[in-house]
Amino acid sequence: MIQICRPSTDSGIARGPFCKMDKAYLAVLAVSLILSAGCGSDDRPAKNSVSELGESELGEPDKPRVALIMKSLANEFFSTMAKGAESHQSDHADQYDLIVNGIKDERDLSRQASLVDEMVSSGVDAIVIAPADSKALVPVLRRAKQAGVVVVNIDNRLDAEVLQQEGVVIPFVGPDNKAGAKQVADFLATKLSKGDEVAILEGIRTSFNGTQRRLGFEEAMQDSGMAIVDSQSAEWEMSMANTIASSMLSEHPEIKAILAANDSMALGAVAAVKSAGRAGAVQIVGFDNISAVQLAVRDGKVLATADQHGDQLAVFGIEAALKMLQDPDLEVEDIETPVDLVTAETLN
Ligand code: ALL
Repeated sequence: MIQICRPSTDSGIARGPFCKMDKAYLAVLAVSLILSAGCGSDDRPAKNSVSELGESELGEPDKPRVALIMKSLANEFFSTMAKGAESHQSDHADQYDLIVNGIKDERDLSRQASLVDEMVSSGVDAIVIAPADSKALVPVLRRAKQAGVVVVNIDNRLDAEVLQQEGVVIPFVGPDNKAGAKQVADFLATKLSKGDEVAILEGIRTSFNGTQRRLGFEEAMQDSGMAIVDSQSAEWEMSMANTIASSMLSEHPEIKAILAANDSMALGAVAAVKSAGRAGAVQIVGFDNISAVQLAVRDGKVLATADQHGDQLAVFGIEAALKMLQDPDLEVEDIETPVDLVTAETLN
């Protein structure tokens, strides 16, 4: 069974595109869809392992319930992640039930923390989370673990120091973001000339993956002798990236490339370059490989991006969580997932 939780407050899951997605799920999956307040109506206590699970009242063996908690489902990266997780669940429907959650606003950390609390009190067995912030979510995840819930961190790594301070160990499943960004920027360097001016659009600065991507971009640009003339956070968002890229272009008219830490921001930069009348003269790279950027790569508007296989990311995390549920003594190591360079050539 797949449940899609819609939190009761307006600060919860995005209304627009997500409402359409709900309908699609109804039609395609014909699953029982829970659209009421949160998913916190079931007060089952958290369980520690699959072996502790008993028989349901219907005589069928209870299955573990896994909650996937993501960031903004308005970002195609996360809707792809959700679809990948749902298809894995329907292929393994005898093994676990899935509850899919997201937040509306990338920066709404308190809403994401409340989702963790709601999932714990609804009695889920495991939480697989892409945290919106690497530090702020650690205390609520520690509490989840203390309540007996298995926790797996995907996509954006939790801060090692804060985890240590909180005395909690949570495995991380995700790519090497620095290496992925470096791959993209190394490819960009082959299209530039030494000394060219470039600018960086960073993700949210308190996200480990955003910082790692910036470092990967910087390393590649420095190694190839480019001049980084500006670097600002556009908080993963297209419209903010558009505004910031426009001002970068007017302040530094010689810019030859913009390196965006995700594809949404790369698309914002594409529009900024176009309105500055510099289309074709400024190379743009991104990260995520969302469908709009694949089109832009084919059209030559974006030079390259990185595919971090969003559809598989949560699946790897879910599989790790299921193993941990089966064997509570299992010490799950971090799992590095693939990240690949995408260019016009690789798309053909
Ligand atoms: C990160 C992801 C994506 C995404 C971004 C926006 O954690 O890895 O690159 O675009 O979140 O929330």
